[in-house]
Amino acid sequence: MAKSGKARAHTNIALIKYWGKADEQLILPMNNSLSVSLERFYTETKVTFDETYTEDKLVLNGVEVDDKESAKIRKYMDMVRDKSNTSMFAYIESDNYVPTAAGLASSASAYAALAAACNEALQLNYSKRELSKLARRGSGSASRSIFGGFVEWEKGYDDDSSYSFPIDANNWEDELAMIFVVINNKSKKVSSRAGMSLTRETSRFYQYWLDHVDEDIANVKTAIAYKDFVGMGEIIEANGLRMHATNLGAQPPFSYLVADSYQAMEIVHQCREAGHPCYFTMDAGPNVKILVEQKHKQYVIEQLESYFGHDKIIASDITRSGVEIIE
Ligand code: FM0
Repeated sequence: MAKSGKARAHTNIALIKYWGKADEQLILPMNNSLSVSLERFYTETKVTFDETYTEDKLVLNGVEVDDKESAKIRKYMDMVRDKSNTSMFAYIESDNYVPTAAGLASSASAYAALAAACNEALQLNYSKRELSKLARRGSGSASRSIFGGFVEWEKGYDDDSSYSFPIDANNWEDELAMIFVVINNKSKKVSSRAGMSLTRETSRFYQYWLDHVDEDIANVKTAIAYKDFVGMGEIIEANGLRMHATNLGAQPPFSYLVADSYQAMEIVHQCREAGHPCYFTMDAGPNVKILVEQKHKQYVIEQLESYFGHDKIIASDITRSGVEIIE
């Protein structure tokens, strides 16, 4: 008899970045990281296991996938089968709810939703912490998407000790938002997986990065406790830039940032000078993500829109809900 489960998980953006693995197989990170989960971007995934299936199949946004990504998913499903003592193959239907063509689809929400859907279908009865470990095996950042709000991923030292947990912010999340500046990527794409691996192995700046992450995490947590937006913003902006600086020290050096990324950063600086606090962060691509208080959101959106145009600017609330089982 077929067994199925369906789950929704939101994507997350790191305020303190995960950059570099201690173990590539188990996806254990070199450092702790800290994120916020986004209301507007999420993945819904239904997985059905059946004895009659002869292979795993992935249907992404209604289209059957048969490439590198489905090979990665099949490997992931082998790991799930191994952990749960089942031999059944799966039919996976996954839909990404991301504003069209923004290039913001995320492996974080995808693997968090898949892990939770497998847990439901196979009745594994995993706790949120166990789910976080299971999601981590697909993509490191997915371990954080099991939870809503502010989330820390404890790096741990083995499969069992590396998981995420929520940070209580006394509902401060409701007062915050994130604005996305969608920037065209004309340069050759370097995946986060390849980029962090090259940087960890070759960058002259990597040790400096590692030496300062723990203090950033501690200081952000203090800022969260005091709802100190400027204090948090100064740290997260510096942390993101420092991550990008490590890439410049790699051999060969590379950068995810393009001219328009710097233009967006400049507008953020101008907004601050005009008395509207907001802070940027960037990941493994040129898009700029800006953390802002709700009360200053409209002003910052208008400044960005006047340069980039209305369709390049997308705002999202911070969600306090973690992964959930849906019908
Ligand atoms: O999210 O190789 O999770 O902390 O987005 O699948 O484990 O896609 F830009 C950097 C996310 C990296 C920072 O890496 O890598 C962050 C990043 P995987 P991910």
